[in-house]
Amino acid sequence: MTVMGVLDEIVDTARYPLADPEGEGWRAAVGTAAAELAATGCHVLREFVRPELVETLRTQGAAIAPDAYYKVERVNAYNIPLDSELPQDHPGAIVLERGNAFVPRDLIPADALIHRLYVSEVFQRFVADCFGLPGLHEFADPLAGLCLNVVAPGMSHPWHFDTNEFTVSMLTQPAEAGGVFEFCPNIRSAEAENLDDVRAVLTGTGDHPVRRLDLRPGDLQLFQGRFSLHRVSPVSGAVQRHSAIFAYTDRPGVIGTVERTRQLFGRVLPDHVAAAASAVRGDRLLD
Ligand SMILES: O=C(O)CCC(=O)C(=O)O
Ligand SMILES: [Fe+2]
Repeated sequence: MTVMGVLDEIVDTARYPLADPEGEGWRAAVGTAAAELAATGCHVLREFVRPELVETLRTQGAAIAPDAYYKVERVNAYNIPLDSELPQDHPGAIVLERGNAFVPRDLIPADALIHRLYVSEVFQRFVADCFGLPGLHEFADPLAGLCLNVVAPGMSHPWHFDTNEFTVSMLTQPAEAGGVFEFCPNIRSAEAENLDDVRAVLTGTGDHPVRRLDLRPGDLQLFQGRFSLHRVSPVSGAVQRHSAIFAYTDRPGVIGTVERTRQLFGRVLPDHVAAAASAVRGDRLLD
């Protein structure tokens, strides 16, 4: 099968003309995405996955969700150490509970829809175009490259800024209630932290605008989370919320640190240890 054939099976290419890179339909879809990203840092491509595959998308996620690494972590919105020296009223001093759990890439079957999308070169090119990037690369990390983000009832993925510039994700199973993706477009910028606004959102005070996305399984979400504070609100009801996180980088060979990897997944692989060693030594030569 051709590379495009694989994508065409999964994506509604009548609605999203990925069959014709740089064609008129492709450029229109990219133009819409780029304009909305520039304005709000977020763009949703509704029903990106063919509606007849949405139940498969859901069951494939539900099948691997029990393999997620569960550990409630105490964090802050900036993902900096909790013992960082900060003024008492700094929003980074507010401690939140991160109750979401990740199924890492090495436990996601290669033939799962989310994995087939993640590695598709046409998909990657389309996403890069939407973000205005010359190209992108799979995160070289064998665990964090592709994850299923599991938020169980009673848990949330609390308010935070991302450390990466851009995120690609897809809801695969909605919660019965709650579990809403909420974000504050451009609440900070490269020039200004706007701590008062951030604190107001974290404490639920003030009236800083918060947008809520009504996501459906199979919708593709493009998001720039460096400047837009965001969260998945607490999940209630009996059903877990699942979303696939497609992690890409703008340069090749990027891999997570040993410390962060152990925190997120409860284990590290030889690749993480080797990357740490070569970072220290400054070369990638064999011992
Ligand atoms: O699961 C989601 O929809 C949001 C995930 C997220 O914000 C993140 O992984 O940084
Ligand atoms: Fe995030």
